[in-house]
Amino acid sequence: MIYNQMIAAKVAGKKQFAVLIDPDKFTATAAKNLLAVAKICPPDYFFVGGSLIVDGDMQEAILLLKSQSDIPVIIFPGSIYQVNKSADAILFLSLISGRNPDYLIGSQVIAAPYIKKANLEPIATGYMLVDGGKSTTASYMSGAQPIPANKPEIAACTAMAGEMLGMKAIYVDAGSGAINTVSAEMVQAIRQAVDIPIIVGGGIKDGYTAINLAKNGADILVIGNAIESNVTLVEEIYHALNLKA
Ligand code: 1GP
Repeated sequence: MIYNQMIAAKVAGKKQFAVLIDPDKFTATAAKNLLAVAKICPPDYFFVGGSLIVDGDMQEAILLLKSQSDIPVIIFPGSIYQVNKSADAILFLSLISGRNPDYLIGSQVIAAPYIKKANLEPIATGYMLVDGGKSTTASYMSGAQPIPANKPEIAACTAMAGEMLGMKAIYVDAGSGAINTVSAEMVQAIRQAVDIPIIVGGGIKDGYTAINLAKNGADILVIGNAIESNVTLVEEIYHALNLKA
């Protein structure tokens, strides 16, 4: 079970990181370069998905990753169409920072039987969008207003409610390509509020930022955009988290 790996790492005090793959941008060259680096400095997970996939192919991306590495592939779904049986697990997201019933429970009801049939491990995750300095596809598509960046108490109470509702993880996201990451102060506030693993993403561009968020309570760091433009960042993040965290 993938979730057990997350918990085991958390208990051992080992910080983890995931490379987020947007199927729209996962060209053969991008895949080749990423998999080559991942052999030497393996990320803990590959997350695959996107708020809006235009011409990418989820299935192709997942199968390629599975055929060339043992790193678990977890779906980070932007919609019900991204449920795919070839992955190892799915972040079963509920957008708890928003008030749109479709993203809180509607899509989950539609997706549940497919996930069950596919035998995919669902990881119940409270998903929180935080203002990262620019509007994001996730926020636009979901109609969810992000949590203001300077309101750690809102984030903490939202995460707390998610944990009380039985969620297994919290994903705090400043959004793909965010100008500002979620602040260390907000991560700290969430850390004090919940015991479940905290996943943090959006706008992380270097090892220093990753380690700083980890030191403030993040358990899993997610990096997408910055790795698309510079694949060697995988090495930097790997060493930052493995040596200093
Ligand atoms: C977005 O958290 C992810 O949902 C990753 O963001 O692409 O900015 O790294 P980046």
